[in-house]
Amino acid sequence: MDPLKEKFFEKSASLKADIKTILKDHGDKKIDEVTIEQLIGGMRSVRSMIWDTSSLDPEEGIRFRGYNIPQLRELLPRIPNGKEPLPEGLFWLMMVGEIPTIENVRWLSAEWQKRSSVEKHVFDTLDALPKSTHPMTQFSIAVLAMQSESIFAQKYEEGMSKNDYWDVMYEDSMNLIAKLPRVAAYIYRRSFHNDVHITPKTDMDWAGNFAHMLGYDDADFKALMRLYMTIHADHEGGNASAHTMHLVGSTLSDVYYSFSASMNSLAGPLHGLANQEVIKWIFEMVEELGTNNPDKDQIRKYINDTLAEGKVVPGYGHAVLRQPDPRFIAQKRFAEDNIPDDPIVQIVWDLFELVPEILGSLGKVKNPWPNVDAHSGALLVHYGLKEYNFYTVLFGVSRALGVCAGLCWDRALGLPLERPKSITTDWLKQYIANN
Ligand code: CMX
Repeated sequence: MDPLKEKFFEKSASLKADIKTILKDHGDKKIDEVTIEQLIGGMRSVRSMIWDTSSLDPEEGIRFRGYNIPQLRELLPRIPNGKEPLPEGLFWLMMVGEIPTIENVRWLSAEWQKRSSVEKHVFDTLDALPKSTHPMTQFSIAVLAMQSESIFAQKYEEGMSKNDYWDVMYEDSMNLIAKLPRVAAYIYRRSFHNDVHITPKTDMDWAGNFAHMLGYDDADFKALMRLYMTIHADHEGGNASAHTMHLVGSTLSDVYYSFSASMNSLAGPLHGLANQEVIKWIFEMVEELGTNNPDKDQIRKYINDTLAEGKVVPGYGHAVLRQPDPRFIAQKRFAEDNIPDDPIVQIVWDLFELVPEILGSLGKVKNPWPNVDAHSGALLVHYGLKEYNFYTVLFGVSRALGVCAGLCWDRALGLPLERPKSITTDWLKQYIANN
């Protein structure tokens, strides 16, 4: 057994035993109640699932296994002289709850290298699609095409003990994560670079190699990719892409079915697609105003015009957070350190100054602060990756780390089929009349 798998098995067997005891001794205790506002309003804050890889505090933001983003930027291993943590380290941490050593991370980079070759039929499937197909559609289809390789599906068909689900889920997850950068880079190069593809390096870390295959070998861009892939990976279990993964996976659909579904959820403009919407909106502002150095009055008017047209300000607001997103702040720090004079970055910072006050004045927006999507596009544009339709695929590649780790845990803990109860509006009206 490989070192990560062995550690994962130890930890998960122990937690599985704890959960059994918790259920036996405390299964009937209440931890929450649901209001009618929560029932109609998208189940906000209802505690209803186990997700151990990360947790989200409204004021403080995300913690991965107890570590916040500034701590991870310090503690996770990097390449020699690297400026940013390696996402391999975050995956290790999410899987087993321990900060890995540099050797652990080197092993994982090499392991993903070994597993990274993509079957020809996946590229053929992509080639059958018009190049104008949205990159997220291509990405989701490619992941489904990879399902033919699912070890879980194959073993299940052969007849497998429940006790082995975690093992094949681990193998499938490791394979999927290893292959995703190649698939995503293929989509990018076919959609935007005339099908001129770039051979992967055989000795590079996962995110660095991804940057290379996209066509960006600048050392700072690679550092950005490492940071990007780390901070977008997980945001506890209730967000739409993670919850979709958990729900679909709970039917014992394998990781490919589950992740493809998860990506369809990430592709919505209220979720991951917001990263493309932000930069599109900024580009439209620059074009409409005829300058990429607009003054604050011009930007304020543009924000107000957007709201007057009945649209949301993309990249602002959040269902859980009530402070600026630490993932936004991490990207802002990266920009301050590397590209402080970039004009689009300046606009992003001006928006940070102006939008919260305007959204706050509407009186209904619960969180007027920027989320993760408000900054990422400006950084990518600076290094030349301007094709914003592709941005959500980047988010998706990173999200695979968190949701695959989550699904491994689901199977290791033996969590059951998810099946909440729905009610009709007639039932609700009757309930109100009777109470
Ligand atoms: N611009 C304008 N109005 C906004 C707004 C924004 N950025 N954020 C919230 N509102 C509005 C809502 O549309 C809602 O209006 P109505 O009552 O008229 O329907 C009202 O404020 C209350 O919404 P809320 O409770 O504050 O926010 P929700 O939990 O319902 O929604 C989110 C959260 C993210 C969907 C919302 O803030 C939004 O649409 N933001 C813009 C899109 C975006 O950036 N999404 C990315 C989120 C991060 C991610 O998943 O990647």
